[in-house]
Amino acid sequence: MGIKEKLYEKIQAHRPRITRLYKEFADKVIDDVTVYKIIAGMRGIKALITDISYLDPYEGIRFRGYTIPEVMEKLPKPEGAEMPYVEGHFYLLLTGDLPTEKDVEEVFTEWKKREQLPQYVIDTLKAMPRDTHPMTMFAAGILAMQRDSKFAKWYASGQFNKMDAWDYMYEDVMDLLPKLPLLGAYIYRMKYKGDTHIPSDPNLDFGGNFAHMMGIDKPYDDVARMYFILHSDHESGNVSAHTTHLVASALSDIYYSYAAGMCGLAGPLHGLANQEVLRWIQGVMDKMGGKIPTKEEMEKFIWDTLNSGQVVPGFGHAVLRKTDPRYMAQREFALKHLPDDPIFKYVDLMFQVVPPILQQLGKVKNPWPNVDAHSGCIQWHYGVREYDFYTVLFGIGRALGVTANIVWDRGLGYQIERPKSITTDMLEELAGAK
Ligand code: NMX
Ligand code: MLT
Repeated sequence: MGIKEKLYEKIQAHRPRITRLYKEFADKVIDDVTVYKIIAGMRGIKALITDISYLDPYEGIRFRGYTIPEVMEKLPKPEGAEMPYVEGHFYLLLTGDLPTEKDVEEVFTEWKKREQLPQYVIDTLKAMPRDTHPMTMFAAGILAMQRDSKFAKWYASGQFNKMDAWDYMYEDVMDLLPKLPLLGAYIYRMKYKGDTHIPSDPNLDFGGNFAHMMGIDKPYDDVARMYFILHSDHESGNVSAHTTHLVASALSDIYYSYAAGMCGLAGPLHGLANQEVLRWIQGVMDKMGGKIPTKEEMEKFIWDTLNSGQVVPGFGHAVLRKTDPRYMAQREFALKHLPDDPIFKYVDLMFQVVPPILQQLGKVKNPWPNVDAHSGCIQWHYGVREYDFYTVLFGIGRALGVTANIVWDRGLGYQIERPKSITTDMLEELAGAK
């Protein structure tokens, strides 16, 4: 059975579960909404549903029930590679099943057919000033492709019906995903490599082809596969996934929805934190004249940052209450491939020094490092030193999870998202603070 047939079968099997919950259990209370939760960005309210991944505060992410080490071990890998096919990971996220080699081959072939970047996207990018942030270029490139949305054309034709919406969303997703490595690599080489470009290789997989188009040798192909898989999904309450879901709930197509999600990812408290970590480390390196600081010197730099009112980038999390397993996966890779890298030594030192300091502050709920504390150091090691590009890498990976989510959103007919707001007067009244 092909991926689309399998997906349809799974959607059909799942629909009655949602219908039953909606009809028979609609009034069952699942969570409390406190004043804290309202003011603190709806923190922790159980108000979203997704089956693509689940984030346990102490264990970290599971993709379709599998931990990161399980995903890395169980998914098929290209010959000689340490990391799995991104194609296979998408198959897992979308269908919930581990792919066979044949399933991976199907996604590979389908994506190859659809990967070409339209000339008008390239023209759009070229028209932008070169000092535009790469995330702005990335979001603009995605949005430009909206003209080709099959979902939007189908809706405009007047033939829309809720039961078939997943099909057109799926087709858009399969058109969009393979273009992302080309878009990312194009932006990188246009901005930083004198507008010289390396054509896509029809024989290379998603991660391998990205490394090839970036112009970086092995093992960067494995770095790319690892990055895209690790960043793919983090359940659906984070800013990029939630934004994508929210915008799509208005029946906006994937181009509108995912571009909006990418604008959220570009915030420094979310995906931009990976560039901020490298910027912070570079600042310390300049002050240290390239030397590795002692523990005491590093502690002082951390306190200087906190005392100037800034957050320590790469540490803390809204849900996690332990070191992010995505951080640990990258640390394992770094210990194996780049143990003597000077930036890795900084990252390692921060791992020792930052958590006790954040604990001392008394207000930080999670003092441990998140994924962004490690991402930049591996990129830097393999030559991607233009750190304002790092969030684009996060964004390409994030596409895998958020697009799988949106296909399922349409498959299960989830409604337009529309929570209720109240005024401060009303909240004071409800809280008994008047
Ligand atoms: N450095 C300094 N202060 C922090 C940090 C940190 N790394 N993390 C949290 N705090 C502060 C936070 O600013 C807040 O202070 P205040 O009450 O004065 O506003 C207080 O601790 C309580 O915040 P929490 O409830 O622990 O964290 P919250 O859920 O609100 O925010 C983050 C989560 C991730 C936004 C926050 O930890 C942070 O700003 N971290 C640094 C930026 C970062 O690494 N972001 C990337 C997250 C992962 N991603 O890829 O998206
Ligand atoms: C993410 O991967 O989206 C971040 O860790 C942020 C989050 O989960 O809130």
